Amino acid sequence: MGSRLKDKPAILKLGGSVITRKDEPMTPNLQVIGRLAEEISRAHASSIVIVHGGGSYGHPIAKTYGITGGFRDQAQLVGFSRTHEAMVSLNKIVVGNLLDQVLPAFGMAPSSFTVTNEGRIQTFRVEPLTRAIRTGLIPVLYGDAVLDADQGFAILSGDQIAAFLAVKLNAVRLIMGVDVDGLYDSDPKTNPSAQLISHLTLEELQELRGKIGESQSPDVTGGMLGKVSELMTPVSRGIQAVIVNALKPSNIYKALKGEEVVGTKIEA
Ligand code: IP8
Repeated sequence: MGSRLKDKPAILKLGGSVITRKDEPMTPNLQVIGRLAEEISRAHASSIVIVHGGGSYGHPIAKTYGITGGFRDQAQLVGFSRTHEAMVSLNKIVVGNLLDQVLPAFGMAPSSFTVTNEGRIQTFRVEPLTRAIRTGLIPVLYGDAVLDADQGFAILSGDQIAAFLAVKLNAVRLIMGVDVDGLYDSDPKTNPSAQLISHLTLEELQELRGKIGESQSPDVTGGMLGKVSELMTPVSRGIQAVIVNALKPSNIYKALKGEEVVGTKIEA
């Protein structure tokens, strides 16, 4: 079974800092999740895969047990499983909200069909996913604690999954829903005159990558820097990527419709 689909799917990544309250452990942002589910329903996308991040569910636990660095001792195993279970709980909330909109959302655990090598996807058994899409379901995946061929286990970010699937499924576009308006020419948190970049080429993206700092929150997968790095491959393969603020109403709706939206559009 090939990975070609009749309708090119849109890949929608919902950031953990959008769907959870990042500073409060295991706290979902229910108001935002509900609104996003309604926007996704209203957009009537013919084919869509949703991937969400960890926010205050996966990241703090993964950090406490040092899951990203791989297996060192037995005591981490409970932490590995707890990280996964936290993500399963968050996934249930996201899927539940989509089901409330009568969308055929289907939660799928990446750790069940993916193995990484030093944190990078090595095996990704795509058939259950493509069959789900062909059947009319909306797969809802997430950044997960996964088994790793080299280091025992690792954290696989939702960004890496979304970028991988954008290429593998030849997506119509890759939408990254985040908690800021897009990419800026300098850090908007420290520089009040920072300008939003509305359009970027691949070369410009590469240049910008060198300037972006690591995230300050307990984000074990690299925050905005990790995101920008993951976008390089899909953009170089001709897939359009859009970074938009998913905390602002209607942005995800517009991005799914392919309409103009405030944010950063990146194209080769
Ligand atoms: O928030 C990582 O996914 P991300 C999720 O997309 C975990 O980086 C398990 C920490």
